Amino acid sequence: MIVVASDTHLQHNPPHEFLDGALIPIYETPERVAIIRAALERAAIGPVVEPRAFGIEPVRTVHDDGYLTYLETIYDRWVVAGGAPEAVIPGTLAVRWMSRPHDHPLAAPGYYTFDTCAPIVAGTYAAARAAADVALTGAELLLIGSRCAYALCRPPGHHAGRDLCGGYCFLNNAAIAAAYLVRNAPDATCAILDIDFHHGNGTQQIFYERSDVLFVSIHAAPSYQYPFFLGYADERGAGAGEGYNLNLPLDAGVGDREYLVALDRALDAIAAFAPRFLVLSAGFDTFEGDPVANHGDSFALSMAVYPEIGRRIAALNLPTLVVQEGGYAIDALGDNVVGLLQGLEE
Ligand code: SP5
Ligand code: ZN
Repeated sequence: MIVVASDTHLQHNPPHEFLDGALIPIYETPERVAIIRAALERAAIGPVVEPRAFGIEPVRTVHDDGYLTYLETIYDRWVVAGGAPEAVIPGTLAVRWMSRPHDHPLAAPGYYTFDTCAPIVAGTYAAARAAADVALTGAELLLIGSRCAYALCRPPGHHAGRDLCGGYCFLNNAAIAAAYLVRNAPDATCAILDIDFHHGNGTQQIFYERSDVLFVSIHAAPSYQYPFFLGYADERGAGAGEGYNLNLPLDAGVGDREYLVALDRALDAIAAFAPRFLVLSAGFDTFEGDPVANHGDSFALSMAVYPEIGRRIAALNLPTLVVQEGGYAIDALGDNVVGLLQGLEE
């Protein structure tokens, strides 16, 4: 299986995030990629290729221009205006009854950010653009006939909406790849299956009113887990997209067996849609005891389930782009990624 990866992610290395009221070392680290790459090498999964530079156009089909300019320029403007040089984290959020756009460097972060877990440093935009190029290069491989490719994206993307960052995500790599696939193959459709522990709120928002991209997500129910405000089963799409969004929220503590039941439901919906392509938003924070899930709220998936998830997805027999999302249980992350990819290839 071809792996697409870039070292540019190293430029995104914020020291901390502000999580549940505490400034803590960030869970989403460059080490995650190093660990995955070492495991891929041990398992002889490859070749590993560099991304091609696609330019801004395919990113603009998904994200708002003002937001892209914000991401590119905010770090320097923030520091000049007196913001902490460690990272851009909003202090005032544009919410409901006070949500006017604002360009002041200390205010714009509150307009373009929905939580305090997407810190921006000097290299964040370059890293996010490289991650989008990694996903787009994987998409291009499918367009020229590859059955499966793995885009080792960092920073991850599925929480990023059209004009909002959050949850370690800035550009929605999976959404950018899916939009590219449907634009560049005649009359093509694409399903996005999101198996990260957290709901892919950004991806849902981006495609909510579209019928050419089906979004299906299996995740911790928002009644008890981040991102809390989206991801409920009654969100089924709107307008032309009505019926093209499927959320499968799960209880805390689910094990392999219950998870695979939900996966089969997701795969049935995708098979009924019969898309030309599948994009898999692959998070591994479903693993038992992942540190980003609250204590007691995590799923209880074992390492053995990831190859089985891969085998069941492969049975759809669709050209599949695997896009790396979350996964923070560092000791198991590499093996879990390898397991999924090996299952997909069987
Ligand atoms: C891509 C991705 O997986 N983003 C996840 C961002 C989640 N951030 C907030 C999670 C809140 C959970 N509570 C933390 C408890 C610490 N043990
Ligand atoms: Zn996650």
